[in-house]
Amino acid sequence: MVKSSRNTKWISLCILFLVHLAEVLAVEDGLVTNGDFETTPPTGFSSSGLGSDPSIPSWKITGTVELVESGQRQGGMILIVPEGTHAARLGNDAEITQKITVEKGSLYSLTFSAARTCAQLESLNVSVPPASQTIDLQTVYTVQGWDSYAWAFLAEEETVTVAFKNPGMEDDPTCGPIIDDIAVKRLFTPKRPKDNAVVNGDYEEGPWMFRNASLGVLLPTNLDEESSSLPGWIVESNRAVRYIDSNHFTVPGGKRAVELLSGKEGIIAQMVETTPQKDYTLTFSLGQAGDSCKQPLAVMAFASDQAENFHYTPDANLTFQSVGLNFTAKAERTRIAFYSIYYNTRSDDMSSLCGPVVDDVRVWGKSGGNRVAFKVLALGFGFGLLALFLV
Ligand SMILES: *[C@@H]1O[C@H](CO)[C@@H](O)[C@H](O)[C@H]1NC(C)=O
Ligand SMILES: *[C@@H]1O[C@H](CO)[C@@H](O)[C@H](O)[C@H]1NC(C)=O
Ligand SMILES: *[C@@H]1O[C@H](CO)[C@@H](O)[C@H](O)[C@H]1NC(C)=O
Ligand SMILES: *[C@@H]1O[C@H](CO)[C@@H](O)[C@H](O)[C@H]1NC(C)=O
Ligand SMILES: [Ca+2]
Ligand SMILES: [Ca+2]
Repeated sequence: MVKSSRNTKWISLCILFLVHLAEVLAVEDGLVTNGDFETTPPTGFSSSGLGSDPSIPSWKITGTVELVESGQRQGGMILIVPEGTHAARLGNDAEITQKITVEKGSLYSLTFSAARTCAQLESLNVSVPPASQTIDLQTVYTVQGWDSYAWAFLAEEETVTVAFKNPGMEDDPTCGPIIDDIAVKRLFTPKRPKDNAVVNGDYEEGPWMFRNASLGVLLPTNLDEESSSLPGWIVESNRAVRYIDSNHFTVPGGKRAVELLSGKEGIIAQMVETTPQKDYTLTFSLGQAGDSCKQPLAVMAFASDQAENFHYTPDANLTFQSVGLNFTAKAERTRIAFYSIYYNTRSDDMSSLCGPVVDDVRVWGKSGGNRVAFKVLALGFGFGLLALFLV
């Protein structure tokens, strides 16, 4: 008996050690190795691409991959480098890959910046086999000419290969998307609060954002809530919504929120657990991002069979307001969703897309609310007794 328990102890110690080791080995949140393409290749940077011996430190390349430099011109056009002085351009069918060590079974999100060059219809296939998604680069959301995107994957192995591929076939082989600033973050799914049926309703858990990147991160279409860069939420529409941070935007609560772009083409939704026939209230903060977005701002909010529009009516000192609607659940899962009613652009550059901000989304049942109130009351009563006792 004693011996076997000692063995068990040893085994659990070993497991602990292994788990710890895996944690130590797993990639840290942030830029992947040479994810900004600023590490000098062995043959040096060359203004005419990579020359005869193309190599990019820490990346494996297939096809025509070129390191481009900021200010570099091509056919009268200045190439866009999202960050620093270098970025990678993927020619026809070209691919760059990097192996990273992750924690098997965990959800990760990749953040990367991309710009298109000559062709309108450029796209980028980002994959961690067997998962992949093609990101359409046709819509440029900001006047800078590039955007940051997030894409999530479930780690099925301890070592995975992150791949970016240009699936296009242009006549000009030097066309093709430019990518830069590739980062990774391990996501966790926040617990559903007791008094709120919405998971991650405050949007505080989401993809990696660079402290000094001021454009936010686009969340493209993703219908699978199991592998969402914004845990709990899906992006139902063809167009993206923008994940924003309080370092660069006005955010109603905490450090993160979502800015709705492209009108009806940018829909964020969640299926929340409900009890059929029960009455619920949905509330959320509706605000502006502080990015000179041209008014009016308004959202359409959905909950079950209810839909209501809310116009942002700024109060002198507030950058957001609290709004809500009541609904009766029809099923055990109820869809809540938001989109922007207008297509807004910034008033300073007239072309960057912007829109209303949504944050602190809450859904609670009428009796659930009472229960919370009761608890608060009971707690108050308890303290009252304690006070009496102390006196
Ligand atoms: C952001 O910060 C990192 C590290 O602090 C730096 O390497 C990078 O050049 C900065 N990017 C921009 C766009 O300022
Ligand atoms: C994207 O790349 C992955 C992995 O290489 C591949 O399985 C998938 O079919 C590609 N998707 C498209 C649309 O090209
Ligand atoms: C707004 O804030 C200013 C100064 O903080 C204050 O004087 C004013 O009364 C506030 N206005 C409203 C409508 O709360
Ligand atoms: C929702 O119902 C509550 C009563 O349960 C009521 O006080 C509130 O005004 C209603 N809200 C809306 C937007 O109808
Ligand atoms: Ca760079
Ligand atoms: Ca928030």
